[in-house]
Amino acid sequence: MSRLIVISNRVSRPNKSGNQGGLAVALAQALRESRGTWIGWSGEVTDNFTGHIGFSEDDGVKTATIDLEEQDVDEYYNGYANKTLWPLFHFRIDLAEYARDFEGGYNRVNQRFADTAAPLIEPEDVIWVHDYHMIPLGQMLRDRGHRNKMGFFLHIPWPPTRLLVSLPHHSKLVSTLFAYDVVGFHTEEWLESFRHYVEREMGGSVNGDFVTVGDRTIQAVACPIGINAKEFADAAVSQPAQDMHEQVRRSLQDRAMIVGVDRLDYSKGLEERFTGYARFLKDHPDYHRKVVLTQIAPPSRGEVESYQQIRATLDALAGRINGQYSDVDWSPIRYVNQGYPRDKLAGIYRSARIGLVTPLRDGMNLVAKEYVAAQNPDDPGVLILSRFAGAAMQLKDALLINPYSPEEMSDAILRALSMPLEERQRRWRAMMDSVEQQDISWWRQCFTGRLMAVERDTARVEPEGADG
Ligand code: GDG
Repeated sequence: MSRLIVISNRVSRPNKSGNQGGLAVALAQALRESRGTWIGWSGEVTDNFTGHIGFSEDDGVKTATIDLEEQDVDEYYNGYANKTLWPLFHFRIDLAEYARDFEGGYNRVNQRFADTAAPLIEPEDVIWVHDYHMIPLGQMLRDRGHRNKMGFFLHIPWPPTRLLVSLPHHSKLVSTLFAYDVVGFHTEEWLESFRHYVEREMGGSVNGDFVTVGDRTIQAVACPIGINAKEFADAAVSQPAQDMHEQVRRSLQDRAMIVGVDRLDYSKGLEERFTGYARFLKDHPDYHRKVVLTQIAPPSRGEVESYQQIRATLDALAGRINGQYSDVDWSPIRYVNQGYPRDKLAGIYRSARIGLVTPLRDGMNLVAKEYVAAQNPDDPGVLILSRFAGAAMQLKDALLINPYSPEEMSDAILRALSMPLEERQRRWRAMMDSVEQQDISWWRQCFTGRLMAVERDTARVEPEGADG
């Protein structure tokens, strides 16, 4: 088996707390099996970049990390990645900021990652680069002479062409994807948008999975990410989960709980969720005192202004709704800005009659799948899911809604609260089958299977980089 080199912005070192996400566990397993290395940013800031690589090995997983300078973090991470690409790729050009410094910092840091990775790569290694922080990295490694099999996976949506062209130098950025052999997306929809861009903006052509620009052909595929379904279902009946379930149940006093779990991010549709829930309270006074929305939202990217704004908006909105509807012994929203260990989180999911997952745009959304996996098969809850989440392509037995419509959200909540047990079980079984079949190992295999099978290209040609 070829050695796998994973390169991503952050590296997750295995730990004993059991708090790692499914992606980290799946990649760690692949790295362990192939005796590979995971390369990325340590999360630490240094006064002057030295290129010093910190090597570690935890539980059989080797990691190699570098520290970045403050300016790198500002321009590359907070800047181009999270102020430019993240909003644009989530269809929010109103929030996207374009600054030459961001783009310069992004390229500089990617060069730093390429310099770090280059000496660690052996000719037979297979390289797997992750996400929007690292789009040009493959090209930079090719420029350093690496002819390895190289794949890239995008964890977020690919935007429609008419939005992407608002990015200065867009085709220069996209052309770097042609340095990889396989490029992966979560859904057919994101893949379609990518192909559309290539045909319209780059004069490329598509033939099945093969996409050609000039004399360079790559494979572009859809591989929807999954979760470790079995592990999550087990976590939901673990002792910490049961304790949490009991704690929640006691506090609810027979009320039905609706749960939302999201990083505090404008793409997750939290404001629209609160508004839809408020609409439900307005439409159905008979449900007052009978339901509680528990929204868990650990803050993220707090250095970016749009994240500070969404936090302030949600604080105010939750306060307003609670102020309007609360009684001395009931508040309709429990808005929690802290995170929980995964097993406790699984217990919270299991306690909830409804999982309310309403992103405005989401590459996949793993919370929807975790909610399904954590349910009690005898008495499962109902998933209400935004049709704009990648997960909606697979979880068709959720109640699919348009998150921009408070009325639809209100109707779906009512329907879920009154859904007969038999229908809940039928919908849950169908969703659980999907979550179990297309789990995290299936996803890894879906992508690396393609990548490993690629014929090594001996006549590699530079992709053309017309400026957009
Ligand atoms: C990106 C894409 C794509 C959240 N709160 C707590 C906690 N979480 C965990 C959840 C879940 C993860 O964070 C969030 O995953 P999502 O998929 O929902 O969203 P992003 O973070 O935006 O991820 C997304 C994903 O990449 C994978 O490709 O699906 O579309 O945007 O696992 O459980 N975990 C714990 N405590 C919390 O309070 N332990």
